[in-house]
Amino acid sequence: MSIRVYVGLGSNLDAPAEQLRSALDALDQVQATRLVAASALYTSDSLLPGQPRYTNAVAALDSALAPLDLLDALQAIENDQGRVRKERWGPRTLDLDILLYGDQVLDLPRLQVPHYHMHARPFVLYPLAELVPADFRLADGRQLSQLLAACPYIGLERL
Ligand code: A4P
Ligand code: MG
Repeated sequence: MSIRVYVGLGSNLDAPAEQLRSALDALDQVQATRLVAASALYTSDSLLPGQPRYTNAVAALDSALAPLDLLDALQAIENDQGRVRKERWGPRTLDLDILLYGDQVLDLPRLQVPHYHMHARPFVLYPLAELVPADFRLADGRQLSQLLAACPYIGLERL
């Protein structure tokens, strides 16, 4: 049985738009997983000062992988695309976050879903909104339209 999964993609090093396009291809190649749709690419300033601007997008996947197996696959793609995990929150060639895994709420040591910061990040919410119906709710019951209303479209540039 496949689960609909939403993945957030981010990059701020080494040709970010190219990194995201390669990552979308790689996501479609993951075992038991299919890329269903991808948002446009968006650019915005880093939340952390002194880092290059980010490019972000959201992908919809159908996957039969269990959550931690999917996380392993995403981390393998990050590593393949040259991510060096020096410091948390450092600049990166590729960051892949599981935003939503079906209607599941997970609080595991390696994986928290819905992703803990997604509700307040315009570079996650606006691309996600391209892929879901207007009345979409997160697994924890929060309504996407309300999160968008509380998260102004400021500083985002849609490519
Ligand atoms: N982990 C827990 N839950 C999840 C999940 N739902 N999906 C664990 C993926 N991983 C999850 O991640 C650290 C650990 O989180 C993983 O080993 C996994 O077990 P990481 O990718 O190594 O670390 P990170 O990405 O540096 O941390 P984090 O918290 O994902 O960083 P953020 O908060 O995403 O910050 N500004 C703009 N404009 N756009 C951005 O994308 N990103 C950041 C990075 C800062 N500023 C940004 C952006
Ligand atoms: Mg991450």
